[in-house]
Amino acid sequence: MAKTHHWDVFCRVVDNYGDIGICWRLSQQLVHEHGLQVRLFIDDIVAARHLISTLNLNQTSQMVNGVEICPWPNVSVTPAQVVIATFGCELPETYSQQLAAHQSVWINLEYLSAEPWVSDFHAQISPQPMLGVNKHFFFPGFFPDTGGLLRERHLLATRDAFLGSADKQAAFWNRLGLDHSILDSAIKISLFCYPQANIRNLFAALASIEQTIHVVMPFNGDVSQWSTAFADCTQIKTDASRLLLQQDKLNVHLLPFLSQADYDHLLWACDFNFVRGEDSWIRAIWAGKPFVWQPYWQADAVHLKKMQAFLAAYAEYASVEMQDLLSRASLDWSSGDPDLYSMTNPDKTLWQSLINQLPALRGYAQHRANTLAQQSDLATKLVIFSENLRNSQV
Ligand code: TRH
Repeated sequence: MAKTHHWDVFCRVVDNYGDIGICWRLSQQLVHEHGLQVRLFIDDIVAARHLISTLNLNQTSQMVNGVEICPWPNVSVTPAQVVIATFGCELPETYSQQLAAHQSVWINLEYLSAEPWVSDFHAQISPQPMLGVNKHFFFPGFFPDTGGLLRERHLLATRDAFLGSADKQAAFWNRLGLDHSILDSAIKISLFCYPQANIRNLFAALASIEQTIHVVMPFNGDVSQWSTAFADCTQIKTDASRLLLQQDKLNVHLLPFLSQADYDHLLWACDFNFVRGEDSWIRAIWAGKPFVWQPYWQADAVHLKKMQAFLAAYAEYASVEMQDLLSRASLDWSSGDPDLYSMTNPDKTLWQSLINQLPALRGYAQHRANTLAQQSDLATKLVIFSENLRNSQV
């Protein structure tokens, strides 16, 4: 059967940026690497514009980088051959009622998890007798029997070309308004986290370390949400959208939110990265630099179970000492409300150990990026999965 050319991707923005971040990245990859025609239906165009900066809020449907961006359909829209409902979003009723008549393949793209049960649930079928179709579950994952990880075809080569060029890295830092001659000799850390992260303890620990450290923190919104975290820093306003925080030898640069491409460059250029949620987590893996991931908070410490499952998978080949260091750092970072942390004795040794171990941690991160990149990427697996489903419908 001819390749299915028309795909519809549905994105309901829950909060933050990951829903649209992943849908936008996937949609572009389906167009540019798999030659598909993709409509990306988004329910919150304003939120989407944080990541798709050229979106025209006054337009309804519009083409952006080969993807047709459409508002959430409130009238009957004819379903495409393949329909991707992301993160369990409900399809519009007028749309789902037409799926059977158009023999559309309906796939639910789920959230990423390293938990073992994912392999059992991946590719499972959920019959929808009222609609006369089946819904198919597609779980991203770290193991060959899952849906894989989002990764553009040339990502690692582009990363290596950037890391191989001091000029490209200098130009990047200068474009961010940071003096590369200062950064070149310093330890560079990127910070993207939820306000619940144990930032005060981290900054206190980094400020007490002998080496010069620069933290780069792209952010959107009101800096007051970070007041607890920044309580021990001197704030120097550099301009309307930037802030420099200093604490002893530590410098923290708050910058406007970057484009996804620039954010990748930041992850590549830094020596250590703090990431969160889902998409930046995956991007940190491909950066091949050491990182700590802060999962999206969930009740009953479910997010800590997800974190431990990830560490078990990711650090499987690391030394016991490295596994212990990554586990302690991840737990310190994601364990909850920093106001409960006693600031009388921040755990400086933990972060000092991590800084001391950067060369070994980097070698391991490069190794894991390369081994995980040997698996097929998520978009490719999704295309093959949908083709097999359509062929089985004949
Ligand atoms: O923003 P997030 O916390 O999104 C979260 C997660 O997706 C989580 O799984 C979901 O349950 C929750 O939303 C509702 O983190 P995430 O997934 O890393 O998405 C951030 C996106 O923003 C990602 O595509 C990277 C991008 N980004 C930039 O483009 N520029 C930047 O400067 C930064 C810091 C991030």
